[in-house]
Amino acid sequence: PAPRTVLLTGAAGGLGTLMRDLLPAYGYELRLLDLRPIEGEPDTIVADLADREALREAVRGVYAIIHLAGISLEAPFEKILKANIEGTYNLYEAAREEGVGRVVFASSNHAVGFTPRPQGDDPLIPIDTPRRPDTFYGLSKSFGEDLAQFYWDKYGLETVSVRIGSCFPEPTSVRMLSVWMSPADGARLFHACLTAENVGHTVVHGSSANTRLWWDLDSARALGYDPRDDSEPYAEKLIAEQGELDPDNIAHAYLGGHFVSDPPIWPY
Ligand code: NAI
Ligand code: 15L
Repeated sequence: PAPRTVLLTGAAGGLGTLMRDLLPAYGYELRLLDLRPIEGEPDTIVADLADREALREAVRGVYAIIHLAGISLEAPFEKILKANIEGTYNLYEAAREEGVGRVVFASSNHAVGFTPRPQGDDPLIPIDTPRRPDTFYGLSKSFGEDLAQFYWDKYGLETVSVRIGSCFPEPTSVRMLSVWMSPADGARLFHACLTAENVGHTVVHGSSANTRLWWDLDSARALGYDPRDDSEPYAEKLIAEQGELDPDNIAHAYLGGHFVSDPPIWPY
C-alpha cells in the first residue's frame, strides 16, 4: 500500500528528530513542520503555529498529524498561551477544516505532575487519575487534552493524547528510570496511535515497560502498543551516581519530579 502521509509538527526538536529517523520504517511518509528550518530537509514547512493559513495548507491531504510543536518546558504564561494553547487550537481548526481524521497529541506527564508518585507497594497511577498540572506548561497539556476531547465529541476528529514521560536516547536520572520511553518504544507507540481503530479520544501513558514504572500502560496496550524496552540496565550506574530518590525531597515526591519545585525554563 502507498505510504500514509503524516504531518509531524515540531519536527526540528529532540523528539521530532528521533521520530524522523524511526517512523519511515513503519511506512509513513512524513511532512515536516517547525518554526526552525532543518538541515538536510529542504521541504520542511517553516511556519509558526500562529499562522492559520500555513497550517491549513500543511494539513491538507494528510492521513494524520503527530503534534509535537510547542514550548516543551516551563515559560511565562503569555508565551505558553500563544504557542501551546492558541497554537494547538489553530492546528485543530486547520485539521477540522481540512477533514483530517486523527491527531496524535504530545501531552505530558506534567499534566498530572502534582500527583504523588507511587512508593513501595502503592498501585500504579491509572490513566484516569485527576489532572494536577505542575506548571503553566503542564496546564497547557491539560488544555490540549480537553481540546482533543471536545473536537472528538463535537466534530468526530479523533485524538490519542500521549502523556509522554521522558523520551531521550538514554535515561539520565533516577526519576527517568521510572518514566523513560526509549525512542524505539516511542515509535512503536506512535505507530499504534496512528493505526488503532476507533480511538475517539484516548489518553495513554507514554513510556517503556520499565521495571520501576509509576503508571500503568493499559490504555496504550489496548491500542496495540507492545513496549520492548526497560530502563533497568541503566539503574545501577545512575543510582550509584545520584543516589536513590528521597521521599522527603519535594523534587522526588511527585510524578513531575523537579518540575513541581524548580522547573526548567524555556530558553527562547
Ligand atoms: P523540543 O523543544 O526539542 O521541540 C519542540 C519543537 O517545537 C522545536 O523544534 C520548536 O522549534 C518547535 N516549536 C516551538 N514553538 C513553535 C511554534 N509556535 N510553531 C512551530 N513550531 C514551534 O521538544 P521535544 O522534547 O522534542 O518535545 C516534543 C513535544 O513532546 C513537545 O510538545 C513536548 O511538550 C512533548 N513532550 C516531550 C517529552 C520528551 O521527553 N521529549 C516529554 C513530554 C512531552
Ligand atoms: C516534558 O514534558 C519535557 O518536554 C521534557 O523535556 C522532559 O523534561 C520530560 O517532560 C520529563 O518529565 O522528563
